[in-house]
Amino acid sequence: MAKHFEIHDDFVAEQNKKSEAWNKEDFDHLARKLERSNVDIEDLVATAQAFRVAVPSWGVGTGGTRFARFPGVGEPRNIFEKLEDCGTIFKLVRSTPAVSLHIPWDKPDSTTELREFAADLGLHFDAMNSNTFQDQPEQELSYRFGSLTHPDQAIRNQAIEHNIECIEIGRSLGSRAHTVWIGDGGNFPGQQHFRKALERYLESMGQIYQALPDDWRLFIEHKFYEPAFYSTVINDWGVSYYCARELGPKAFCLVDLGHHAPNVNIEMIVARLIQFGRLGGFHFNDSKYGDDDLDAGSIKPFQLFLIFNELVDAELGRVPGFNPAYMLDQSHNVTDPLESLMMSASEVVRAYVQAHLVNRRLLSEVQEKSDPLMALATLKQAFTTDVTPILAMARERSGGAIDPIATYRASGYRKHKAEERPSVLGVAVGIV
Ligand code: RM4
Ligand code: MN
Ligand code: MN
Repeated sequence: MAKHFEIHDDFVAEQNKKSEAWNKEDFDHLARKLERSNVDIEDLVATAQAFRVAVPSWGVGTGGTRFARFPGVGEPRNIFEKLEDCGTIFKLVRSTPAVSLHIPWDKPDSTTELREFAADLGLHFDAMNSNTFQDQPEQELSYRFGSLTHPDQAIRNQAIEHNIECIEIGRSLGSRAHTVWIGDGGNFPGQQHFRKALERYLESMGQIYQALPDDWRLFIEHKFYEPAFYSTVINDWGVSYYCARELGPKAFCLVDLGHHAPNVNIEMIVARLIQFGRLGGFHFNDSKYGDDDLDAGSIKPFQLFLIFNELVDAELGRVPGFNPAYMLDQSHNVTDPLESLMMSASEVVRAYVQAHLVNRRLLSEVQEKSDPLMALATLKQAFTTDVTPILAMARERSGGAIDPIATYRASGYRKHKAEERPSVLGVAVGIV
């Protein structure tokens, strides 16, 4: 393979020089400010440096809507190029060393080759994802009317086998979790027998569960609509929780922020799943209407913070078994996907660090005293603290970029990739 363009460490260091002094000044100022509340800024830098959020392989390509897709230039054409892009994101932001694969979009010819290629970029593999929401060219039976819950046992079997294959691929890649999101549902009242469909889901998932290695987790991802517009089989967290319990201790619920009706109190769902010991995974994004797959923190940053407030509360409280796998899951239709993913990763770390700033002792006191105003004020105190210098310092100290997007743009990465990767027709990148 010809040598591909990459952003080198010395280029990052050179770019960092441009903003180092300013960032240090802001950082020192923030350090003094935080000192007044007995917060050591160094603890927060370490907190930011330790945070990890995985990147979806399908997020590095331009996504589309059901109306159109406007491809960008230099899009990755195969899983190796996708990993190259993920490696670039990781190099600049440092918090994204894991990649989540979608099968068959990313099905490798050789798992050994793929694993080594990833390792060379410092990457490893997060949860595997199955795809039974569309048909593949060589596929025997169609998922048009469902997959794991289809009335026809032969179609269910095909979908079960596909999921088992995903686990096998993941096994040889070093993954430790499998995420199942199905598009099964109905577009017409009466189309589906609700109870029968859920029974079939449990039966199919039971077989997939059997194939799961002992040290793996199975994530159930719910979604209240789309592609089915009247009903979905795994429509909300309650159904997801019920199924996880029915399946066994290795089954957990995955919360995708875009998969709830508008105005639903997602932070409360998160708290419930934590309390019930079944919060397994997270897909971050933002939305205005429903599964818009917009960039994390772009529309409702306060909600993102409130979600992290619950997550951090569980982390600091050492809730037994609490170990959610964090991931971004969004579709980038009008931006450079790498820029969106870098910004989103930073926004997620921002919310995480801000949640660490919550004065939990005070919050608990005012809760006990039933003082709602002070409770909100305590949260707002953390949320309104601009932790940007902490995030930048964490990245710099981990070898990343103070300003990832400026560094990325200055490197000319996209232009180089446009030359290296002339577009080809029919390549499955992005969510269409
Ligand atoms: C779904 C869901 C899944 C993702 C697909 C591509 O809406 O969010 O996690 O795998 O999109
Ligand atoms: Mn998702
Ligand atoms: Mn989604």
